[in-house]
Amino acid sequence: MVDENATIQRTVAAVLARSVRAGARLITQAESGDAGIRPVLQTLYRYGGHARVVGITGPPGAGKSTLVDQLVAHYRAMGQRIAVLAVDPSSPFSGGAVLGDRLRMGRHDTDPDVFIRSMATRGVLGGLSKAVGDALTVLDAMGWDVVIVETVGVGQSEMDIVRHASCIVLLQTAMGGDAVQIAKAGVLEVGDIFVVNKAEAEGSGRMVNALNEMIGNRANHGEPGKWQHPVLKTEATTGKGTVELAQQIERRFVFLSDHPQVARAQQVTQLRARASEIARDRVDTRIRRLTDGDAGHAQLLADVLARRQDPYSFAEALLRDGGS
Ligand SMILES: Nc1nc2c(ncn2[C@@H]2O[C@H](COP(=O)(O)OP(=O)(O)O)[C@@H](O)[C@H]2O)c(=O)[nH]1
Ligand SMILES: [Mg+2]
Repeated sequence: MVDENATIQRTVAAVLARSVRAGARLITQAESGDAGIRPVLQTLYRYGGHARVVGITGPPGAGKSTLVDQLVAHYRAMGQRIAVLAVDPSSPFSGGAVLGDRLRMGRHDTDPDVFIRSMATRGVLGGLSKAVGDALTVLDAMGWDVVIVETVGVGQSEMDIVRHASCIVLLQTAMGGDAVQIAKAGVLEVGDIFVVNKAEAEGSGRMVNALNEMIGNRANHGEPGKWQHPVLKTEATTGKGTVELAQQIERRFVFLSDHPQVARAQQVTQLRARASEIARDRVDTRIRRLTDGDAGHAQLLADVLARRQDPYSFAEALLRDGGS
């Protein structure tokens, strides 16, 4: 027990001292669903709350990684320390893309004030979004000024991931379908900032107009206490529009600090989702153990299978015994 505590203290101290090795190792353990890091995460959480967490999502190939690379350069020029968590199977960060992409990303490789890490999208025990939450706890405690989470925006689980961020950037292109399709996909509600990348492409202007109309910018123009969703154009390959995007991201964080009630509501929503993910993971683990023949519940399991008992009683017993 003493040894265990010493190990926990050592890991916590290393992360707080901004050891990239210790941080990266914890993120790997989070990915593998290692419950042993829980006490470390519990302590680290108390030191967090300072990083500006930005989520960037959009369809594959929209230019997210290219834009993130530009943002990293921008923040570095401003003297900010920045971490990137790429949850994207095709991300150049994870080595899944063509060589050209990897070389382009390489420009930050030797900068100690940049931390780039990809997360596996498959086989993450306890759910990907929970692992991302754990990773963010680590990165926040490490004292990065800005943390960007890049994820491919296609399904519900990606939306869960991006909701860990306080500023959500939704990336589109004129080629990625029309605005009506995007609205139908239900992603409009989650975005704080909308970006039409590959701005040089035909139809980008129309896309901007359609997005503006859809999010009702005209209707609630200038309403006090309400976030005005900006729609921007970028050309990630040349960096055009990056500064404007960074300014809007900053405006979002200023807005949140100027509107503590909005910020608090967002934090409560995030906490609810986070606690639910953690609880679900623990319950799932326990269910797996029990149904795999835990001695204490063997009889109950046999009774349910023989229909002398039912899944409701089984779940009841599970919750009564707690999820450890
Ligand atoms: N023409 C053009 N190509 C771009 C732009 N931004 C990114 N790309 C290219 O689009 C491809 C996909 O970019 P990537 O950043 O990997 O997209 P992701 O899948 O959203 O991360 C790459 O070949 C980029 O060079 C842009 O503004 N204009
Ligand atoms: Mg990418």
